[in-house]
Amino acid sequence: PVERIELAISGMTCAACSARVEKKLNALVGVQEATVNLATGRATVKYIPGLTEPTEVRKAVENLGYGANWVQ
Ligand code: 9UX
Repeated sequence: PVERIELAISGMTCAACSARVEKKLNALVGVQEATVNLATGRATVKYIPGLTEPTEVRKAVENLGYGANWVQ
């Protein structure tokens, strides 16, 4: 079954930022669908456990230079 996580992303100031993060997340192995909302700063990521995990998703965002925190 697919799992879903939400991240609060900081440092995104323009639409190119959110598009960049969204593209990166969708390119991760195991991610089924990722959407990033610039206005709310939230990313919703559906992923397949075993192929990737929340820590990897968060790291991918941080590696782009943005902040990422868990949202529940
Ligand atoms: Mo525009 Mo977003 O230069 O970093 S891509 S602010």
